[in-house]
Amino acid sequence: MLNTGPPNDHLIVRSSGPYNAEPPLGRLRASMRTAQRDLYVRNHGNVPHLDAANHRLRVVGRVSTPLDLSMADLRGKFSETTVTAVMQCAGNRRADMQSVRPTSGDPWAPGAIGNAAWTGVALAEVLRAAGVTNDPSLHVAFEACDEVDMPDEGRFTYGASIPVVKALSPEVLLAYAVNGEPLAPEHGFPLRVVVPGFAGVRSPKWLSTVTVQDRPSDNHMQQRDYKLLPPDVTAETVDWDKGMTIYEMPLNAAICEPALHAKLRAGPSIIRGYAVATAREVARVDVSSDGGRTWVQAVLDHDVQAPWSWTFWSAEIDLAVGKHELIARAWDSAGQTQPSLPDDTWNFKGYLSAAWHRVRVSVS
Ligand SMILES: Nc1nc2c(c(=O)[nH]1)N[C@H]1C(S)=C(S)[C@@H](COP(=O)(O)O)O[C@H]1N2
Ligand SMILES: [Mo]
Repeated sequence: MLNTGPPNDHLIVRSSGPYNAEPPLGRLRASMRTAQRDLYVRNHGNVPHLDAANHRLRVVGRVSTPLDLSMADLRGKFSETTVTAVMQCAGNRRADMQSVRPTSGDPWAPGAIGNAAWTGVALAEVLRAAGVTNDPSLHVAFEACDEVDMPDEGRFTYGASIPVVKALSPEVLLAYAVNGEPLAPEHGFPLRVVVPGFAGVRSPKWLSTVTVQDRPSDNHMQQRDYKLLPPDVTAETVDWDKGMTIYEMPLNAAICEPALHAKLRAGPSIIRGYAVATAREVARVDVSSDGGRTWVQAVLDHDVQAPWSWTFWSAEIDLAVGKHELIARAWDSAGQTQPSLPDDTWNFKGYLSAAWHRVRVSVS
């Protein structure tokens, strides 16, 4: 299998075959919109190098008029839309869970996330042009062009699905550009799905086919991966049909600065990070420098024009000489917050790691 990763050598490589990498957190926090070259890369197989001039998108299944579109058709026949949205892996922050007990998967720090302005056409408009059957129980399945090779599964083409109700929501895009640039090969050139608020796995890159169907995708990615399982289930005992399919991502927050094990000077220090909530808004972020005994409220920086964006936050904390555990936790507009420890939600796949983020620093 071809596993040529991009030359984004400022990214921290978590696996080289397939190529998976995330940006350093200080760099991630430097800009509300993540530059394409700073966006984490999560591949399951090869990076196809496709020719936009010959690329086709097929829309088939429970539609009255199947479509077979070129990239020029997509750009010419549908209205161009831009949505600023978070892309986040279901395994973001998995390293915290792995410090409790081993899990499968790459040891992501909190950098398997980014926030970018995606441009393309609304999937809803394309589905309507195809005459999608009006039935809210349907699913929209995506097929890509990359080949995944898994020990227990053999070779298959990447695919995933989302419920039709989400597929018809205006924020879901078939995107060909990010931050005004064409997608890079590793981010899905020439066409990818962007499902704001959902785990990245539901946003296939290198999209070739959209199928409206009466059940979720049969693909391995949908059926035997990316499901949330109870803490007592292991790789040996797993019954995938009993797992919860991961669609919407939970409330989460991370400290981006200072970095883990940073050496700081005594006195006021600025703590900075991001918070994300999908169904609701981030309403508050608390920061502690004493392991959670006392807290201060961070100042929030919302992008009011962009409801699918993340929220940046910062807090000034006075640090005395010694060792400190900095903690951040977010609250949403329903008054829900994050679990305090990764132990609370540990699962053998290491998904949805969203405990209070803890960063140890020393102050002199
Ligand atoms: N075709 C295809 N699409 C894919 C994947 C993949 O391996 N192949 N990985 C998915 C996962 S798990 C994530 S988190 C996002 C990551 O998107 P990015 O690499 O552009 O950041 O892409 C998703 N789409
Ligand atoms: Mo992912």
